Amino acid sequence: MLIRNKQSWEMPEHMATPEDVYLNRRQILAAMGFGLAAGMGIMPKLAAAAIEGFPAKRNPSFTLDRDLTPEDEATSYTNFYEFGSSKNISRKAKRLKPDPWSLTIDGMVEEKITINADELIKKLGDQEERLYRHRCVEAWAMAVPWTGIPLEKLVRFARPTASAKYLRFETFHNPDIAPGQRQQWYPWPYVEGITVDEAMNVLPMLVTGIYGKALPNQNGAPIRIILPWKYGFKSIKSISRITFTDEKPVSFWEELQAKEYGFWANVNPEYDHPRWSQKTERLLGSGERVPTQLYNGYAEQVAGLYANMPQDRSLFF
Ligand SMILES: Nc1nc2c(c(=O)[nH]1)N[C@H]1C(S)=C(S)[C@@H](COP(=O)(O)O)O[C@H]1N2
Ligand SMILES: [Mo]
Repeated sequence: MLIRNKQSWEMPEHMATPEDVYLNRRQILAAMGFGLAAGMGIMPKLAAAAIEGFPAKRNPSFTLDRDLTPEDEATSYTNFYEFGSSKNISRKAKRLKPDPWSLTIDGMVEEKITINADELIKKLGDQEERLYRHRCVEAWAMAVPWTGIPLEKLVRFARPTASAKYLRFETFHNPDIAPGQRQQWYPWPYVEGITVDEAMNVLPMLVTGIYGKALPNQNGAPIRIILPWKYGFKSIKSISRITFTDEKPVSFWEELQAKEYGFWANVNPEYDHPRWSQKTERLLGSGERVPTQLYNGYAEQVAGLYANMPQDRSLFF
């Protein structure tokens, strides 16, 4: 996303901390005490095992009003700031190692869990495929087949306590493989959040694949969230931690520019972004401009979540 005015958090390139002041990986691990643990052979070894279940059976309840975006468009025009601010980051994203992948579920849960992504998916049940529209806040859009598990199943698996109100998602943090994370004026790691009520809705998916195959790195391998009624930045990629909490999470983009990227961020053509209109969107592939729909066309499934809230601009930022 483009940010027009230089803000206090925005440092010019030349002021960025030079790479040589960064601790190297061994120093960080040593500082954390892991160096010793690894040396003594008490670090658990993660075993590589690919996530299974591709292609998954399509769930016919989710239909589209438009053609699917060509696969090569949806997998080459991607937002993944960890690898740079351009859309063309797939080559850089090859450095990400999605297998084995450890994910921690913690916070207000009966029991903290750290589990490999493939094992987690196995425990959550059969994967399914759904065709969803996706709407970036920058006003481009696509329609793709995602493979995954309803997020609701993860919530049940996690056993949150009664006080948990929100899910806070965190992306991996490793500047050694993700050059964007060396740009210190960004509040890494990428964080997103939704309410537990939203997570229990029928739409959110814990996604592992696209077009019937495992996610390519640039689309958020090995595991991400998809929230098709919200602006795309909420659909966080390459998740390494999910925390249940009673505090409203502050997302990566909200921390950078709260006036432009808020917590709810539900799609609505009536509320413009401060710097551009949200009335229409450009389809990846054809380049066609089509009208944007309230809740990205998913009002039937999600409008009820917000029925008791002020129906104003704050719901749509
Ligand atoms: N970790 C992380 N997740 C992210 C982003 C990102 O930069 N980093 N970009 C977001 C934005 S702005 C969009 S539009 C979608 C894009 O998903 P896609 O590249 O698979 O289309 O991912 C979202 N998830
Ligand atoms: Mo986006």
